[in-house]
Amino acid sequence: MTAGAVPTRTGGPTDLAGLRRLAVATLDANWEHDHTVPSRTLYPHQWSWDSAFIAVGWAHVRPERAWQELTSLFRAQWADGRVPHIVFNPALRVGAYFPGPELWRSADVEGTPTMDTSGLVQPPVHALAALLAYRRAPDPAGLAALRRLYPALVAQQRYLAERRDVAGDGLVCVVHPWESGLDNSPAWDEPMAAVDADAAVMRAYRRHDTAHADAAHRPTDLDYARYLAIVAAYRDHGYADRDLADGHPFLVECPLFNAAFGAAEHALAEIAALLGADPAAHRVRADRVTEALVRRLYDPGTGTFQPRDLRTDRLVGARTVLGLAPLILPDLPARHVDALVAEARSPRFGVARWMDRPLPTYDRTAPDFEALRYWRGPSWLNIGWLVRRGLLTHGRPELAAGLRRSMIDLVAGAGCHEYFHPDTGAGLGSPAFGWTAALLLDLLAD
Ligand code: 2M8
Repeated sequence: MTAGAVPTRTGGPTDLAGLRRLAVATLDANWEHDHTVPSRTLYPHQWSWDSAFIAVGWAHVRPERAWQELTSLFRAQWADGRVPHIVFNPALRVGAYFPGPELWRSADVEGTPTMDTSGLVQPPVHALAALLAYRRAPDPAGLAALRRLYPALVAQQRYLAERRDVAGDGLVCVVHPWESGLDNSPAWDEPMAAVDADAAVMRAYRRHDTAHADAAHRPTDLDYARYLAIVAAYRDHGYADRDLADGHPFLVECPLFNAAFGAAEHALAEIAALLGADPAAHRVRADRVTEALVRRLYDPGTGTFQPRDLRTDRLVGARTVLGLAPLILPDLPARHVDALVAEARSPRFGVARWMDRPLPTYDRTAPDFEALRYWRGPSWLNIGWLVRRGLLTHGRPELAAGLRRSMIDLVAGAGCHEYFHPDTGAGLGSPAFGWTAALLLDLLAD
């Protein structure tokens, strides 16, 4: 085997330099003046957690773009501290993405930026991304960018802690499946079933996703009707977070979102120390999030973390990859780490030193596992990347190496796709996807 090659699932060498070139070319092609689009066709605007993952990748090749990426996103931060999940590019034609600015109407709300945005958030992985970008390129320009971003990252956390702790239990509540980032995960089936909507309303709209991707891989019209009903409820409430418990149709505490929320405090503690500020308050908050996650979302019966539906105050039944995300918390107690490692290694998720199939997003033994429909089975690099970080954090380097190899294998076999078939590794969704390229660069550099 030549230098710069790794053994793959099929035993052949992988051209790592070629993969790196492909990743850089993909990021370059998706670069748009001050940010990177997830996909030119499916997602042509700026997405919040995509930008965080993408910044991690840019730090390897063009650190100035990593900082531009995060800076442009935080320029769209609302006065209340929320970082919107979509920042719309005004240069694009109306209808370039559905639902567009005309549905969100952010300009009607006080305290919103001059550009159009959505009113939802996504998992707060940005502080972690900023820290990793700086560690990768620790130069004066990076430190200056970190200094500028720090107050905005703190405000993002404050918004979540103060406005979104609907149950008052120390955890953040998501008000829409889109906030989880795993839009149509089976984890949301129970809470979504309670949302009143009729698929027929979709006749009045033109879905953009199904024009660019196979409809059989995307959420159904009934899912979309419910997504829109939840957006309308939140928007018509002025995107205000008071009184959510009284009638908002979707209120869920998600283990991945809250793990990211806790990991952000750990990252902010390190950023504060780099900037000569006091990290203590971040550490205290991080401890509290871990404690609340364990108390409220760990299910001793299944040995994994499950989302809590606040409308029924019950943990949802579906065992999804969301449950493994708390591994990214360095202070997760050892017995919970052991339980999650067992869950990851089980036939449900198949993490191993040598993986014969990629990490799925849903329990592959479940009767409703779907190999093609997005977030209901397929494999995604951002999730594998987070789980791998967790395995490294908790001293499981061999499993982490297996996961890394399997992710590199996926891109070597299919290119920088949005997601991958969980059995065959075939590329699915957008073929030139931002975070796949970015996180591949990060994996290759390790
Ligand atoms: C997907 O979500 C958007 C809505 O936000 C969509 O389906 O149109 C998800 O995969 C989400 O996690 C991701 O951030 C976004 C852009 O890549 O696409």
